[in-house]
Amino acid sequence: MSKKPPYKADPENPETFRDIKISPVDKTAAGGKAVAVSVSHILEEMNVSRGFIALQKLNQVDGYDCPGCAWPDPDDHRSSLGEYCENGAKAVAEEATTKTLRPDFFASHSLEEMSSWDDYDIGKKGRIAQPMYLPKGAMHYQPLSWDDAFLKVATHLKALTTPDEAIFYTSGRTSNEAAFLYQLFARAYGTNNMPDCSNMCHESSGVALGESLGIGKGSVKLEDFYNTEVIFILGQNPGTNHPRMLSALKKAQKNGTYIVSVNPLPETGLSEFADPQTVSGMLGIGATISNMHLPVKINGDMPLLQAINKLLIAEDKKNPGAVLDHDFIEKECHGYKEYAKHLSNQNLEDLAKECGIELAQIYELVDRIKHSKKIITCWAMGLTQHKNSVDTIKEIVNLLLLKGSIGKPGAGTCPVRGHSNVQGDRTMGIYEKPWDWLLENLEKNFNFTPPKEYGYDVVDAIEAMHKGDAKVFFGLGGNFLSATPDTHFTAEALQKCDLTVHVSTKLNRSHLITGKEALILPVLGRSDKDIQAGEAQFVTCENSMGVIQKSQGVLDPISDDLISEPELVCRLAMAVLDENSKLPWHSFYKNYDTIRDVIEQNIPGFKDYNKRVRDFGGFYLPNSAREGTFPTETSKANFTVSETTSIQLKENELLMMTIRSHDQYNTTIYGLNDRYRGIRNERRVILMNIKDMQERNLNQLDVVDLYNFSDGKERVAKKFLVIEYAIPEQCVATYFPETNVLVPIKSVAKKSNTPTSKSVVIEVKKHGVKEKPLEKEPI
Ligand SMILES: Nc1nc2c(c(=O)[nH]1)N[C@H]1C(S)=C(S)[C@@H](COP(=O)(O)OP(=O)(O)OC[C@H]3O[C@@H](n4cnc5c(=O)[nH]c(N)nc54)[C@H](O)[C@@H]3O)O[C@H]1N2
Ligand SMILES: Nc1nc2c(c(=O)[nH]1)N[C@H]1C(S)=C(S)[C@@H](COP(=O)(O)OP(=O)(O)OC[C@H]3O[C@@H](n4cnc5c(=O)[nH]c(N)nc54)[C@H](O)[C@@H]3O)O[C@H]1N2
Ligand code: SF4
Ligand SMILES: [Mo]
Repeated sequence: MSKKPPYKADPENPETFRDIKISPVDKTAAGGKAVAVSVSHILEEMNVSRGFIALQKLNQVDGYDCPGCAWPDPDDHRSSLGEYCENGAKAVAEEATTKTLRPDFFASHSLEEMSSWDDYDIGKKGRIAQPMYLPKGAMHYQPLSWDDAFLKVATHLKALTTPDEAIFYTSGRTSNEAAFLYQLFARAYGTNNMPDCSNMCHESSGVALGESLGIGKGSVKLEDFYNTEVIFILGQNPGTNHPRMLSALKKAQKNGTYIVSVNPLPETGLSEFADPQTVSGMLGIGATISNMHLPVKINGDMPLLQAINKLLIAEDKKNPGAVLDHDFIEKECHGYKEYAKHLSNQNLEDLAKECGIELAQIYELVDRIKHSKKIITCWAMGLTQHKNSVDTIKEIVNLLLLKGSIGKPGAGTCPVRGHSNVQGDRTMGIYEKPWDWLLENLEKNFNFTPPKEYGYDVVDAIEAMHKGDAKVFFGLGGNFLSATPDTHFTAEALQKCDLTVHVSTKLNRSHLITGKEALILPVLGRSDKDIQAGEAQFVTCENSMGVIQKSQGVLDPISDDLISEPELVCRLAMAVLDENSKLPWHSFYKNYDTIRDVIEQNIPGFKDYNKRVRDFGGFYLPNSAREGTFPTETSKANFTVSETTSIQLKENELLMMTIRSHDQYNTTIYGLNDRYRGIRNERRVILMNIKDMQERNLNQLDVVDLYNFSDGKERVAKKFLVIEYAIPEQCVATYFPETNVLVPIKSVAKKSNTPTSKSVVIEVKKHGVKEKPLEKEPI
């Protein structure tokens, strides 16, 4: 896309630099430094007493669930010293800020002006304090009342030719209560167009686990970490993205667990971690967390896993029964013979070459784990965002099945979820491909016929808006423009809509690249008190290990004009749906127990919901894989045969992964440092191997432009600073969302349709060098 369309505002971050500082990598994760950083973020946004209450009640049973990641809290106790990490504190600081955006702010800043700020500056402006409306052709948002806002959405939705011209996106911070009502509303309105952030996140895990084990969720509990022999951490950076996982890993290691990290980067935290909840930790005295680091090439995990599995089978042949769990394989599994045959045809040297790991190191690993009977595999975005992600995750399952490492304590699958309630939203039915049982339950219990045709996921939704097949975009949370791939294509898609609506807490770039008309609807956040009909309400969330817990905000909202998400969905439904919609929207939001009662009626596993969620720490949902049953098509746990299909790069090409810095939450930029990687005060950077730099005649901090030429189009992200880094050859790393402009909309994972944001083929050129002519043939 060489020519940009005429935007009212810029969908990309400005191509300007701050004053970068490179320092030695901060080798010890957490520790006293983390405590200091947490405090400074809080105090930048609020006064001491508000900050104190906010932190004191974070992740406590009488408080609110961290709006950061989905890592679980301990089942049996909560530390009075604080059950949170540095990045949890930053998430709270960001949300609980007392800076507010009122109509005068929007009157004095046009869309164009706001878009010239970078995402950090946009996000730091404050909480949106009242509903705002952007009329057709206008460059400034104006205030409007809640009633008028609902009327505008209703007028547009009622005017559509079919309900399938509307899209209802969800970001994974939405509570169970709001999510259940939202899907009920969308289906009562008549569509399954419910894309969610999960489509860009762990969708590949859900598909892979569903096919091989019969359940799309992970199987382990936190306590399994303390009773296992080996933990694999593949494609995940817990020191930044799930920091309290490090405490669990440290405890596991103390118990003698062997920890293996598979990652192109030597991520801090996996190498050294100081627990800030201990005195030695506060002083920064760290423990080495991973016992072995395998610096795999980007997308080299499948050949690595196949090499490991092949060697395990070979070791077992030498001493039958000492390595594999034959009993489990025979009784519980399907497809072992075909799988073993497939591996026997694979060549070890080829596999090692493909994954970039020395064969000797793979032998060493296999020797170390061959007698282990209890293995946990953890993974995140480094595995889910590639073309062959579903197959790679099934290969992880193959490893567990060989060892009988599922359905017993101390063993199993652990896809570590991102957003704090992304797993719960899916449980509640936020799914574009709804299960038959859900539709049947809704029909039976609510007396309407929900639509059966599958709806759009994220990528389909963008394509549909671009084609003009969808005309209203409604986002319950999130930052659709910046989180999704192919930024300019997506910007065009959103601009073609008649109306775009964002239910939000903070300003973001999606509010600036709009449909012909636009609304921002500001809501209470997790940390805010939620009072309905004079009674304090709580909501519930599901963490990464399937625990349902309550979350009750404790802070005074920064504005009287904020409403809760459950109230918003109910009032929206009342404005949009015919009067003969028999659902009790007017009463649902007055008492959230009534919402939980209907969830219990419609979603399995929620028996006595209102009672059990009030118990200490909540309750676990049933989990078939945890219990050792596998409701798949074969009624067994399935071994899967996959080919290793690595991406063939041309000589001048590099494979780019788009990752998170230590100072961001997806598209929310908390700060400008990535201190564990030694990068400060800059985000427009590209981490490169020294050899790749030399081949291109590049030096440290040279300015380069990044190109992608897929589908016969030219995509370019201009002005990035080169940083020499310990990353395998032909692999590079950049931060998202800045480089989402390079991720082709059509480049998606097979079966899960997840954008391949961890394998983007790019070329790197010195800034200012003449651009390459457009390639004609599509790839
Ligand atoms: N502070 C903070 N916490 C967060 C988030 C945040 O942005 N900030 N985001 C939340 C969300 S929504 C999510 S989904 C999670 C994301 O958590 P992560 O998945 O940890 O996030 P990424 O930064 O995308 O990191 C991916 C990791 O995979 C590695 N990697 C990339 N490609 C490959 C590959 O091909 N193979 C292997 N083995 N490794 C690879 C990268 O080097 C990096 O260490 O975190 C959640 N928690
Ligand atoms: N290139 C690349 N792209 C990626 C990824 C990647 O690794 N690489 N990761 C993908 C992943 S894993 C994910 S999960 C998606 C994330 O996609 P999204 O979930 O769409 O994005 P976020 O940045 O988490 O959304 C932040 C916005 O949510 C709003 N918000 C925050 N809290 C609340 C709340 O309590 N209520 C409401 N209503 N709004 C709130 C704020 O306005 C904030 O600006 O991005 C994906 N995009
Ligand atoms: S680990 Fe995740 S959920 Fe826990 S405090 Fe940190 S950011 Fe919040
Ligand atoms: Mo995510």
